[in-house]
Order: sequence, then C-alpha cells, then structure tokens
Amino acid sequence: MSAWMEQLKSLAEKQEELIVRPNPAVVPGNGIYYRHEHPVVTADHAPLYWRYDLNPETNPYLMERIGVNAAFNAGAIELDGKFYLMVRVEGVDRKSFFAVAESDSPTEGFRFRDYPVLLPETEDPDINVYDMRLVKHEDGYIYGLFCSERKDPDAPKGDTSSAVAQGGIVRTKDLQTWERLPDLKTPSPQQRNVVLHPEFVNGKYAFYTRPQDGFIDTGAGGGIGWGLADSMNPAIVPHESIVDEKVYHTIKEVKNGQGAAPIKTPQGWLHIAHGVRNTAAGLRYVIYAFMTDLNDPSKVTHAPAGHLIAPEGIERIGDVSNVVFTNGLIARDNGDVYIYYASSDTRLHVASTTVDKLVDYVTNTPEDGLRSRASVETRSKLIAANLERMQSPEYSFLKRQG
Ligand code: M1P
Repeated sequence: MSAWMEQLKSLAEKQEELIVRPNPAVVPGNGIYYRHEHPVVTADHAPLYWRYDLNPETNPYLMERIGVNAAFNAGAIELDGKFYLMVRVEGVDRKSFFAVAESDSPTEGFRFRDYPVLLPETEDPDINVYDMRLVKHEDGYIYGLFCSERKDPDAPKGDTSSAVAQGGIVRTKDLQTWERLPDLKTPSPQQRNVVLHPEFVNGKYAFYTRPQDGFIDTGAGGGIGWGLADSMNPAIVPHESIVDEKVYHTIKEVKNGQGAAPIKTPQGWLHIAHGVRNTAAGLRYVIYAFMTDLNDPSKVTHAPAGHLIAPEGIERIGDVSNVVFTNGLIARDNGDVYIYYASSDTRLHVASTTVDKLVDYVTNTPEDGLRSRASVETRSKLIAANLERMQSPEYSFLKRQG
C-alpha cells in the first residue's frame, strides 16, 4: 500500500473509532437527566469523502480540500425505530447547511448520509440556513422549520454583518425529498427559533415564534411568541402574542427561544427552550423548561426557576463560547426522552431522561421569586424540612456543615 493510501487508511480508522465508540450515561447525574460521556456528532464525524479529494493524482498531499468547521444545533426525529438528526453543519467557509445523520441508537453511532441536504430555495435565495426543528404534524407531513438568513438590504454602507432572519419552511414525508414552502409571514420584521406545534389548534396551524427587531438584538421584541395560521402554504400569522417573555435578571433576560416542538403529557405541554443573559464576557446561553396548558398551549402553567442545562467543562469552549442550545429532542412511546443540545456552536451532545422526570421537574421545582431575598426564603424552606428529616438515623451519613 502506498504511503498516501496508508495515510487515508489511518484517517478512516480514526474516524470509525470515533463513530462506533460507546457513549454511556455519566452517573449519578442530577436526578433530572444524564449527560452522556461524548458528543454524539462533531465536525470529525463528517465523511472523509465530503472533505478530501480521494484521487492521489489530483490530491498528492492528501489535503483536506473542503473542511468542515462544526456540527451542532440539530433537529431530531424517530421514524420506524431509527433515530435521525438534522445536523447544522458549518463548512470552513462559514456557510451552514443541513445534513441527516442516522443511527439505531439515540445516543451513539450516528453516521451522515452520503450527501448533505440540497435545500430548495425560494425566489429570494437564503444566504445561510440553520437550526432546523423537525416536527411530525398531525396533517401527515414532517415539517422542517429553520432560520433563513439574508443580507440586510437596509444595512449602512460598509456594514457587512447585518442580516435579516426569517422562518424558512420545508416539508417531507421521508426525509429524502423536500418541498420548500414560502417563509413564514408574521407582524415582526425578523424571526428566529420558529417551531410548529404538532397539533392543530382551533383547526389552525400553530407556531411558536421569536419576534425580534434586529438580527442579534431582539429590541422591543423577544420572548417566545405564539400565532395561528390558516395554512402552511403560505403560512401567515396575522397576530403574535407572547407565551414566555424575557424577564429582567433571569436566565432569559436578553432573549429566549422555543427548542424542539413541545412534548404532549397528561399534565400539559412540556417545553424545552433556550434562555440568554448578559455577562461581562458576553452572552451566556442555557437551556430551561416550562409547561403550558394542554388545551391552550399558549398559556404557561409551570415555570421552574433557572436553567435545566448550562454549559459545563469542555461545553463552555468553542466558536461561540458559553453556549448550550437545543432545537431537537426525541420523546419515545416508552417515555424515554433524548434532548440533543449543542455546546458553544461547535459540537452536539445528548442528555437522556424520561417524560415522568421532566414533568416532576417542571411541576415541583420552585418558580423564580425574582429577588435575592425571595430565592433565600425558598431555599430556606427546603433546608428547614431537610434538617428536620436528617435527624432520623437513616440519614446519619449526611453531615451537617453548620
Ligand atoms: O450563537 C449562539 C446561538 O445564537 C443564535 O441564537 P438566538 O436565536 O437566541 O439569537 C442562533 O444563531 C443559534 O444558532 C446559535 O447557537
């Protein structure tokens, strides 16, 4: 075998090791969910034949010709017992695109299909597309709601960053053939984090939105919005209301956004979302949960204080550090839930839990008292009850520290 071929073989072996390595839950966890030991998808999972020219004559140095920078924010769906991730892949050219990775397991073994998704365009082509939510709607289609970004035509001369974000929509029945529908129309000038509710509401399509005035800044907009549309083609939401607003001095003081479509439970719709706050080091993104009314998904019934998942360890570091973001989850018929979350816009992880645990979490975690004093009062109630209980000999291994 030539040295060139040896080199290719060693790249292939290294990648195969990465793909097949077991990904156990990290125990004991926090009782709410388990993180898993390794990311489920990374840039290094991208097939070698997406990145290298495999002809030794045209690529004598076996150079990576078209590199992949990151693989993160993935939509997720289970179909016929197989697990699919609609991964946001970012090339080294900074363009994001979608690619389906699939596995027989929800936590490991994900392999990309041979080709990324060649997303149909509208008459006004997207410059960048990302963060697709996959939603199995009761109308029989699987919808892909994603952010479509185009250069802001009103940006001042010399401003080559400002963009306009809109809710792009595709639909499919098989994750192979995609029909592009017109972008969602709402009263807001910009939209990101648009998600379709999986059921009709009053006979209409229901959308979670994120109205925002600017591209990064939500301005006077923000919050997780809600609106109804008569049709998906075109989808027009004439009126938006706010389901879950951004709130001063909380984990969602700057902005927030619905993650995947909510999970239907007997107690209500269970939502996993992201919240953003300001720090001296820039924005900090965490994941939080809340529940809305079964008969009125726009009405919040339970809102635990604080985050469900915050960046930890290596998750804190990446292209956009101190970020965890989710737009995909799989809730299985047996009650298991897999939350796919990305860290620092670089790699994709999974946290596993169950519907029962998440319902317990959202319904029994105290709400935010919105003041330091209120937080101490809430915590003190827990401490008092625990100290009482710890007097029983059963708890003698737990030492009081005071
Ligand atoms: O860089 C962090 C995240 O920033 C955006 O989130 P939001 O919609 O809340 O502004 C998105 O671009 C998201 O993809 C990214 O992970």
